[in-house]
Amino acid sequence: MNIYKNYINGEWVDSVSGEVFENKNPAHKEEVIGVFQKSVAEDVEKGVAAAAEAAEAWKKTPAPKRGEILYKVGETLVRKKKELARDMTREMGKVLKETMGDVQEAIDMTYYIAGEGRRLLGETTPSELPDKFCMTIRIPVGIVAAITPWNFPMAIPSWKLLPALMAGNTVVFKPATDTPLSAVNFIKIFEECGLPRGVLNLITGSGKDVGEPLITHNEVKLISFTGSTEVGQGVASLCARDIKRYSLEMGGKNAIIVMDDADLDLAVEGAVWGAFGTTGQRCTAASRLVVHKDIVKRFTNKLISKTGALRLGDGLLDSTDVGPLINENQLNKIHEYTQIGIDEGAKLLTGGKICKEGDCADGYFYKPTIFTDVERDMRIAREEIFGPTVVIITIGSLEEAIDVVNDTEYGLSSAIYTRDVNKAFVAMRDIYTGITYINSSTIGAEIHLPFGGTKGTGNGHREAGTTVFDIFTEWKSIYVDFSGKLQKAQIAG
Ligand code: UN1
Repeated sequence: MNIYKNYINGEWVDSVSGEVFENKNPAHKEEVIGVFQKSVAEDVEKGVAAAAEAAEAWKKTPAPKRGEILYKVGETLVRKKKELARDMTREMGKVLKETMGDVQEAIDMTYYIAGEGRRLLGETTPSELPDKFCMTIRIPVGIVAAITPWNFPMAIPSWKLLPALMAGNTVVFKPATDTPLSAVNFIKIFEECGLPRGVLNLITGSGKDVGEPLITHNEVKLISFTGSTEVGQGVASLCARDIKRYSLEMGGKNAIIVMDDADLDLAVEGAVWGAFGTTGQRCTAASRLVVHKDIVKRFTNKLISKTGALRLGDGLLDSTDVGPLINENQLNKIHEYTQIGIDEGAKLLTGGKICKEGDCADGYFYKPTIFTDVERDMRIAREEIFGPTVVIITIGSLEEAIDVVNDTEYGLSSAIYTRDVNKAFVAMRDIYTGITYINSSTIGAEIHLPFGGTKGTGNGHREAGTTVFDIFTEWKSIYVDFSGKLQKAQIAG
């Protein structure tokens, strides 16, 4: 049995609790992948102390030098991509092609952010006074807590750890309890690439025992969180109490509009990928299909037949299209939503069942599920399900479609399939989400563009892109007066 440890101050250590938890394969629920430290507040204390001790030297390391370490991390990720992806598929289920994509997203982020070491741009601007110079620079925030979900076990940590480190912060990282192995694998690479000790610390364990003490620790200055809206609200209220910085990336109820002039085969392909890719467990997943009444029948038939062809199974097998759900709780929750949909009067077209046959016998598999006759106010049309369930809502015009898309408390991703450039531009302008795709699905954001959403999806921040540094740095305005006399802004003479 592999026993994995916490990484604190450059050493792999046991939790002071002396307890561990098991990490199991959701495709084969008896298969234990390893045991991990069930950490507690005292471990957090040690992690934060290490991060505090390392802070000064790391902050003063020139940013291009910090970048050089990150480039090495990128190269190592490239070299180990396949084995990292295999470990990830084993611990969280998504198919190998997708876990390879997850590692690739981390590679892209690593190279992108490493390059920022030679930019981290501020601005210069004229002063209103003679012989005076004005500029802005970015300064680190301090100790950052990164709290990440299980659906992108390496990509999402990369969105947080890399910019946090590049900006000169030190970090304590708490990964989801369902995916600690990918976190350990990631940290080992930083270690191998020469990141100084204490700069990045890993503590595994639950939200209650590790997350909470981390969030409320008075030396931790910023919480970067991705996960459910419910937990995010808890993070926000803990941070509000201490007036602490926090960035939240939370739920979605993303929609694809399919207009009557759309390339239907392309739209169906995009819908299947958006709804059932990653078994629907993406915050960008397409969970509402908003389809024009004139083509809804043809679209639905094509969708059912493509969905029926999806093969469920262990994500390590080439033959698998859709892997398991992450755990039993999620399986039950998704099945409950099927019942909710039926009770609300929606029509179940396909799926709606736990799958136990063949390759699915000992995992948490759920049949890709499609509902039609769905009204926008039904719970299945409003709540984030986070599984392979998609609903079809019929509309009669673009205006109605946009109104339906916007009629949600979330605002992450959206898409429209149309061949009419005018309609595409209206959608780009009027859909109120952080991301909009034209003739492509709701998933697949690239790391050099801002990522995040409006309304209940977040709290106004954007990860990735250049905007990520607005999370992980403070702005400082600097005035240099070289006149040799006291000059008073705003005051004549
Ligand atoms: C998420 O589901 O939390 O755009 C992130 C995408 C991926 C990231 C998804 N690049 O679907």
